[in-house]
Amino acid sequence: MSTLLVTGFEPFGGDLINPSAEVVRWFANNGKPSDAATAILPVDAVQAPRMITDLLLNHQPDVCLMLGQANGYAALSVERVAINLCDFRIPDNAGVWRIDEPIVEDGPAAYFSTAPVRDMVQAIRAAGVPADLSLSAGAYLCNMVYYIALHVCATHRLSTRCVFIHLPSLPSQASLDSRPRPTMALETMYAGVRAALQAVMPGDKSGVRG
Ligand code: PCA
Repeated sequence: MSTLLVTGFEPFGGDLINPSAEVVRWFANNGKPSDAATAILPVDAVQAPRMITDLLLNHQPDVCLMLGQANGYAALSVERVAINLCDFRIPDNAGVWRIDEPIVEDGPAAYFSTAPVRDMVQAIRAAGVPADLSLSAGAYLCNMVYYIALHVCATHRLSTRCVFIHLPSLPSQASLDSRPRPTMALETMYAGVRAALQAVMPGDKSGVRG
């Protein structure tokens, strides 16, 4: 059984890379403890919920940290809430466009994170990385996967601490913009994610190395 599951997303919305996938790859190649699992999720409203469900039920991790990209953000944003709503601004990578639809018919309106989100924000800041506590993960794929993860844990009585962190764009993504968006270097994001993991797995049981 894994103690830790870390996920990111493939690129979407015209971008060629997704910082969340880059952080997950870095984590997998450098600091990952042997009993941790990683996955890159598709930006696909049918496949991504299936994948996160299978990952959670198969690994039953102590902690599930999900990462995604948020264009325009200047800080790591630790998401406090997942809402039962799909309201896509753009279609997913398979062309599916969901507007004003629940994620889970008759599911609760929202779930709170089951991780110590405020401690995580403080830990990220203490590592010298900008961080915010955020009240909305939006209504696209990140919120959807976050909601499904919390719903699976609630309905299967898993004690997994689930949390979602949105990451800014990478400088290489903004270099193509006519009006550049805020960015953060991959090393800085990774330092923040590492600090967040250490906060959610106290006593450094995360085994996450620098
Ligand atoms: N960000 C999108 C989906 C995938 C990602 O990395 C979001 O914020 O919903």
